[in-house]
Amino acid sequence: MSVNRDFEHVCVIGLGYVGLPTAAVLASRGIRVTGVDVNPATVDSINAGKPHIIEPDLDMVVNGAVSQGQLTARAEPVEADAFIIAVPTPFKGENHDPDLSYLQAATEAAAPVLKKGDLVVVESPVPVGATRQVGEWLAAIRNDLAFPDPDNPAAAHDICIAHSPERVLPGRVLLELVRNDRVIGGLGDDCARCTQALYGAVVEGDMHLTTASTAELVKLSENAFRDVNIAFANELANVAEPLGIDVRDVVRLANYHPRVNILNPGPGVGGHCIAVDPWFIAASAPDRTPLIQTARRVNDARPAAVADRIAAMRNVHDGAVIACLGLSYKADIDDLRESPAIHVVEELRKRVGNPIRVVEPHVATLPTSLAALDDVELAPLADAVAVAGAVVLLTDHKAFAALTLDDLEGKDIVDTRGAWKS
Ligand code: SAJ
Repeated sequence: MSVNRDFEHVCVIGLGYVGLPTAAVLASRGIRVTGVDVNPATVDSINAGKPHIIEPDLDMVVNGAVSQGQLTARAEPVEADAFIIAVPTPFKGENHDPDLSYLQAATEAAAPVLKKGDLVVVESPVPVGATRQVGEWLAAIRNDLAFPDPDNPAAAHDICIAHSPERVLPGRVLLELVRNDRVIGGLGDDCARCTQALYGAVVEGDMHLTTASTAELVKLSENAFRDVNIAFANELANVAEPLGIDVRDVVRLANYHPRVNILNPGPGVGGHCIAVDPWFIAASAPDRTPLIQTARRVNDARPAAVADRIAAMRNVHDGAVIACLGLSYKADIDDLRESPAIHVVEELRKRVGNPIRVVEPHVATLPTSLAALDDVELAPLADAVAVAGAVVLLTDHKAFAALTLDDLEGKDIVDTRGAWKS
């Protein structure tokens, strides 16, 4: 298949935290982009030039691309030169098994409009072998087209398929989409080069070509590496706190060692990436991943350890109102997925009956699991702190920086982020 080709029209399937910025940046570089999402509200807000997610500068880029007619959103895929699939790949059940149902639905939605010469790229993080699976799903629907065979990469095929996982950090997505190096794994030899030609319109970082299965494991390894290191920091916190030692002093001083770089302890690990992807490695090798699985459990157990600490505080013991600041999984974003802050409040309610006032500037209503709890209410910062006998910082949003230690005079303080450290 010819790899030196222009991609005049690209379909991006899944307009979430990765898909929408990817669609907007491609459109801003002159490629006509059709964004596809199953949520009609998302489609409508994007066609109105208003992104439905909070990310720096995204509103400007989306608005610009839509008003120039370079970006339109719709509910189904249409014919295009390339299809980028950026749908959620969560886990399911107690065993954290990969849930590929969104990926399969997106693949099957694209199948009818595929034509010879097209490219299909899986951006979503996936377990090893899922990109091959996408090829099999497509071949089952379109037996009139030849698909790449990873066991015989040189075999002729009409469609290119590759995995090119995003690596962007929420809060810096538009910048990192362009600047980060990119790993591209093809099912067939030319599939990676074909994908490199597409991303060449956007990516200024280096592009590293490999096989699809290698690229799949690279992505998962990046996030598992971070998860294991955060687990080490959280385990240090679990050791230091009962000993009355400030774990942040331990981390700061240890990091002066030339070969030590301990990450920040916190209330746990959230988001749809680091709290999920390690399980995909474990799913491929359940008996060979004790460290990766243990790190997951250490980080998943952190909210309960934080709740124990809060419940043991004097004012809390006396029935004081508890103000919990932040629900997003990290600072200055509106993403609550797998957020440890939510789990801390849930664990707290299991331990104490005190009134809990939650402050989260990025949401208008409490997530369902908290709304169902007794005497847990969303409140403005000043009101919550004024009535509270205990103040717990769970997410270090800039909006909370206005609080001074004077405001917190006489209150129990639990700062899980080290933002108030003097
Ligand atoms: N966290 C800590 N201590 C730290 C760093 C993070 O407790 O020192 C917590 C955060 O508060 C948050 C969670 O870990 O709850 C994850 O936050 P993050 O900022 O580390 O990462 P994400 O999930 O927002 O983005 C990650 C990034 N992966 C890596 O840095 C290896 C990003 O580059 C990926 O593209 C993204 O996952 C993804 O989509 O996979």
